[in-house]
Amino acid sequence: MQFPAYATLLTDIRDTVLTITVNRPDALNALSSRVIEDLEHCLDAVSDVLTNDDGAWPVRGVIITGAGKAFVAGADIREMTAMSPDDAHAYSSRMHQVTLAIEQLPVPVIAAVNGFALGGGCELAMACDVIYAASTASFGQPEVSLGLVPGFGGSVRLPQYVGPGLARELLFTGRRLDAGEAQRAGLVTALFDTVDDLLDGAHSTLALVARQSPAAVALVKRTLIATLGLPTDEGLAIEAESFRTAFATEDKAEGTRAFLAKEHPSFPGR
Ligand code: CO8
Repeated sequence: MQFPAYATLLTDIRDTVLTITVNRPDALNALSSRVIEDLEHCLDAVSDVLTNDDGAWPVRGVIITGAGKAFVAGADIREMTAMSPDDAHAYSSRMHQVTLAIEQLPVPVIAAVNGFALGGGCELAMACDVIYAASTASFGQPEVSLGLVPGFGGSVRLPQYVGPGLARELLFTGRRLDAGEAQRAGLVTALFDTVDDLLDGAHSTLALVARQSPAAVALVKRTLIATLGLPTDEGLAIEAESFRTAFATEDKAEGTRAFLAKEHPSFPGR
């Protein structure tokens, strides 16, 4: 699978893992409208391939990271100075669609946070399924220091990650969390000493994912997102539907057959 060249993103595929690197290091990878457009196109391309590939699954996981010393230092503040309130609403809604496109990808997405993940950068990381971080990472929602509020999902996703109390404190003060505190708060799942270790760690996890049933992994992701925040009975009803769906897959037939035959499964991916 090949991607076109993007002005602000680097893409690389190794062993079915796609790495997308936001590449505007001079502006600490701030989310300009060009970055947003490139992310839209890149995520559309991955989604198209995975939807039309009938079981081939050329991508089994995605890593999103940043070039240089930042993951993403937020929305592009310079660009925002020229925006009207209506422009800002459109900008926010557009980035919401990008975060939903990440959630809708049928493969796990790991944010590999190498440095500053502030404002829109923290929000981009939280749209991913799992956040891994290097010791150089820091997280925060400093919008109130600019007279702004989170616009890319932070008011909704930060409480889901860290609970309402800490989310309120962070959103009211703009205080940053270093990587260790972010891990203790439940925002970061795994912490690595160096950026190289971080990327290796994300690859290892996605290699483990690639040994599982692609249809089941996609269904688990869809179920987790669909049930988030629902009352328990409604969530369980969705889970029962997913369980029914899994029983209609060739992967289920192969996975259970291989277990009973004491063999490694060879999943058809459907
Ligand atoms: N936007 C544009 N440019 C940026 C941004 C940014 N968010 N962050 C850094 N840069 C630029 C700097 O202006 C500087 O450019 P130049 O060299 O031309 O002066 C370059 O990147 C390097 O930055 P610094 O010199 O400041 O680097 P430091 O290492 O000294 O500091 C910091 C690093 C602490 C990360 C600092 O750059 C900083 O505080 N950046 C801003 C962080 C921030 O406030 N982010 C939140 C932005 S608001 C947001 O994301 C809201 C999202 C919702 C929007 C809703 C739609 C409207």
